[in-house]
Amino acid sequence: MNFKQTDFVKKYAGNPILTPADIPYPAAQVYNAGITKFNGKYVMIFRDDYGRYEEDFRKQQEIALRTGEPYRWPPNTQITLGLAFSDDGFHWEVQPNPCLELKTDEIAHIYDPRLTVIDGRCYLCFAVNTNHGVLGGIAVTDDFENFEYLTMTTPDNRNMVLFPEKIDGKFMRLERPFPVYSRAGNEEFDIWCSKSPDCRYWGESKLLLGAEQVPYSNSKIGPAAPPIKTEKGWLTTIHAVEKINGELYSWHPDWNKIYYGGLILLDPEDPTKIIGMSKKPFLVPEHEYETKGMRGSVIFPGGMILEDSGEVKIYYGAADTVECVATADVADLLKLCGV
Ligand code: BMA
Repeated sequence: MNFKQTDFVKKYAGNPILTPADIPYPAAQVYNAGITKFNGKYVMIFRDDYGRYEEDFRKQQEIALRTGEPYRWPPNTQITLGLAFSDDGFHWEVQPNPCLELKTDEIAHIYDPRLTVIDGRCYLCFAVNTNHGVLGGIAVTDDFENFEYLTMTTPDNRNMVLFPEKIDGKFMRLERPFPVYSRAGNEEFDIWCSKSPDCRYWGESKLLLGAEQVPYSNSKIGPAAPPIKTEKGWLTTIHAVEKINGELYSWHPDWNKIYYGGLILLDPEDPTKIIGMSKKPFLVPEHEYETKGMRGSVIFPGGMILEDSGEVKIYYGAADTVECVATADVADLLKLCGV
């Protein structure tokens, strides 16, 4: 499929807003950030992959070509979570040290943070790579120095996001389990939702959106940035994957997935119900900073902020390498969802 970028969504002329060159500690890729407003400041927690650089991928390619050995991914990737603050949401001050890293004999790293402020506390959802599968986790902080871990799922689950308000007195999250077995090994995964009385114990799980319902995906979908409240309902982004025949630019061979940003609108009273959906993506990879990088043609939204003016800032990781922002009028985004 050949989707065009929707023109009322403006990609910031100063993109990318964060690159490895901005980081005062080792960084090869900085992307898939969670962003929110907390105590009057914009706050970003970003994923920083380090210890493995483009040259290492090229070296492995060269060895595979020369020796006929299978291509091997370069080892030594580490991931830490960095912290940055901003007064305007566009210009960021990266803090001198990473703010969170979780590593045990069982856990390799946590990554892809998403931030939601609920009742004055900042909650962080993240993915967890372990020796026995990928989990979704949630922690809470008041100062971005001390984090209390609240919960982790069973495998395989990730891309969790929290609603900024309790729904009928309960925390609510969107999530994306990936049941390979029941999908006969196909990468077709859906968005689910669950509720919790305390953000630790989760249940009432329910399918929200099947991947097959998204016209611009032939593969998996997942929650992207945490939902925002609008006059028409809960507006939230999804990422949607289209697999193409052919190869896209990346640092490694065999990359064929385009990641788009999409939109869904959920019922204001009962957000387990979808009341609108964009029939086409609202964020399409087009610029070099989106099409070229560790994995080209990837747009991965992780933060969405509704300003009092009606402007929405949408933050997204681009090409698994840098962090970007786009803006749009909330009314146009709602119109795209068909309401
Ligand atoms: C997903 C996650 C994301 C990443 C995306 C594209 O499966 O690993 O962190 O941005 O793939 O590579």
